Amino acid sequence: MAQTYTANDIQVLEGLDAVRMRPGMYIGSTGPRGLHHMIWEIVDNAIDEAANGFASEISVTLKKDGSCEVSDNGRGVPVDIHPKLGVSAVEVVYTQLHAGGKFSDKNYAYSGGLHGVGASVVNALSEWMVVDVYKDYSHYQQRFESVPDPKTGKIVSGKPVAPLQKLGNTRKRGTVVCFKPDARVFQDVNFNSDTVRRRIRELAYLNKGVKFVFTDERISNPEKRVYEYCYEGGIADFVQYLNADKNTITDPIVFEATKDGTLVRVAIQYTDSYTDTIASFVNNIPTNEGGYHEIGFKAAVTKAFNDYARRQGLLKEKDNNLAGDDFREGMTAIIYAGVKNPEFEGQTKGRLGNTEVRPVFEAVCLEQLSIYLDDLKNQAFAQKIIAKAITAAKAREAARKAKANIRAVGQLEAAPLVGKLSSCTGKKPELNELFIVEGDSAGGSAKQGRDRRFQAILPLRGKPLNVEKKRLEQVLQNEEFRSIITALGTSIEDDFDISKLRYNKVIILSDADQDGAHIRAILLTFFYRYMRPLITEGHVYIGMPPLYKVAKGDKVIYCYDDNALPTAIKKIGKGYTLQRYKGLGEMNPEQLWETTMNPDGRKLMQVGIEDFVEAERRVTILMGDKVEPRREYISQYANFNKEDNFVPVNESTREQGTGNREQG
Ligand code: TSJ
Repeated sequence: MAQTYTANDIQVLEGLDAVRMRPGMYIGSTGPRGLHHMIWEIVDNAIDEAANGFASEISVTLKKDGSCEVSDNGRGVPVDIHPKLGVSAVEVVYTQLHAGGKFSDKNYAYSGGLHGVGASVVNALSEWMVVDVYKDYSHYQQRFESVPDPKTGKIVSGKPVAPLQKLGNTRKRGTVVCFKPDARVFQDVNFNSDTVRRRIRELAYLNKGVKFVFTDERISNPEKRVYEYCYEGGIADFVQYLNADKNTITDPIVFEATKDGTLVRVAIQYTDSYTDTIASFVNNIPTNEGGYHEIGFKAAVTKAFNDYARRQGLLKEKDNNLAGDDFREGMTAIIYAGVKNPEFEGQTKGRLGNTEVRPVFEAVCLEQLSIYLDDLKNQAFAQKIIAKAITAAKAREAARKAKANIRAVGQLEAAPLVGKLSSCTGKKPELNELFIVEGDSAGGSAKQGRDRRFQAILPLRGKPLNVEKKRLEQVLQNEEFRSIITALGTSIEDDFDISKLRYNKVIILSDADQDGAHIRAILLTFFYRYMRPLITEGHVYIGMPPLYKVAKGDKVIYCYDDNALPTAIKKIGKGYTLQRYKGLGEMNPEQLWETTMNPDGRKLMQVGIEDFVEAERRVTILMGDKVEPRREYISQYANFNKEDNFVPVNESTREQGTGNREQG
């Protein structure tokens, strides 16, 4: 028996060491995403137990020592001895790669997991991990550690300190897992409280009736330490949460069905806004890039509403059908697919690639929407939706004309010069950068300071139009946006074509004040609404001009935030001069180049969408028309623009313009 244990043990440990050799293969990255993925791998197991009806409560606790504890009140991981390996099932779960399947419930159809790995991977990448199982009136425990091998000094990953032990008797039921991510693996082992809390809230919406408790013991304020999320309405509650700061014009339309082994869940609620928000998920995982569930859903919406409009005589025989976009104006929807063997595709693995899901979604949604629309008690809502779509169609026609105009203009100029744009001489889009600069005077400095070989400048005059409150055709009438669209070359919305992008980096350069923040927010909203891939594919950046210049003799230090100032002053010593920059316009071309535009040394923030739902809410709150929530929000998160939606980037490599730039 002991022999068998040792033999298997060695084999098992080799498996986990492979994880440590290539963490990215198992958890995506060793950055913040990978770190947080560790939590979700463990939470997934607890959600499975709840989805099968054996657990009703899941807790996630971030501990002061940097560990994370996940627990459920389910049946407890099986503890019986594995017949072949001769060790407990618990130990197999933690030390065998891909062990999950062997013990998983056959009834459990919708296994998610971006990487399809589980507890053993988390164990392999943890400094230590402890599992407690409360089952059959017994309390069991096992501890695992990643420690250096005394002979070779090489780290052995996730090694059991001892076999599973029974510690005592209990009446509790459940599984508790606590792990500490290994600082030798991850760049940064600090869990982000908001990231974890928001995802737990999302999981609570997606798993109705399950109580989730999030605790961050690192937070000293007791009021901000514990959050409980439990939604009896599930995605119906979710859609109302997304619309909390909008004016709704219908109640939620909610349905659920299973067809050909695929689970379909949908919640739709209309608002008076001009944009649509579709948040889609597959097996609890957000699919920000859409996929076949969304495609099927959209087709069904278009058909169901057009058919209804004809039945009702709201569309006459001579009228064309309305377009899908028209029916989606003002729509907020949650689309949930339960898929047996999901395949995730796309840049960020955020698109469902299973083609068989499309006809299922189309059929289920068409049937359910038709039932809804024909129900007498829903007529008031149905009529409002059709009326809004008809108005949207008229606006769309006007926008089409405006777009055609822009295209005509683009062709006429077909050339380096688009209005106020100072283009660059280089012809390789992958090397080129476009600076969108607030104000003519800063634009002038940027134009003189730049390296004209690869940097183009587009100055913006005054505040651009707030796109959140306008329909497309009004946006297209706006000169500032027209020049941005023409300069980028990609067109917008469904016509958007990233292969036509003329600049690899689109850099927003605005003052570090309220107005600057507003302009930046408007531009980001525009990209978010009309050119989203520009953001998701990482082309949008925020330039960071310095706030201070500390100088003595020929020594100069620029400070990019308030915290850096005292350090700089200390470093440069007594007798320094301090200049505070109030705006870009105060810098001469040379300074602007040196501090903000020169790829050697400048600071850029790459704009990304870390959390689609959160991004959507921020955009509506900041840019929408309900004033109160905005006031509250701004006072709560005064520095929205520097928050975690923006990721600082390092530009260690520089392809062009080193040293001697070509100016003007
Ligand atoms: F795997 C894990 F360690 F990551 C983990 C598993 C972490 C957490 C927080 C919970 C769980 C977990 C596993 N909770 N509940 C279960 N259930 C089972 O593993 C289980 C129990 C009983 C039976 C059975 O057929 O009797 C089957 C299973 C899969």
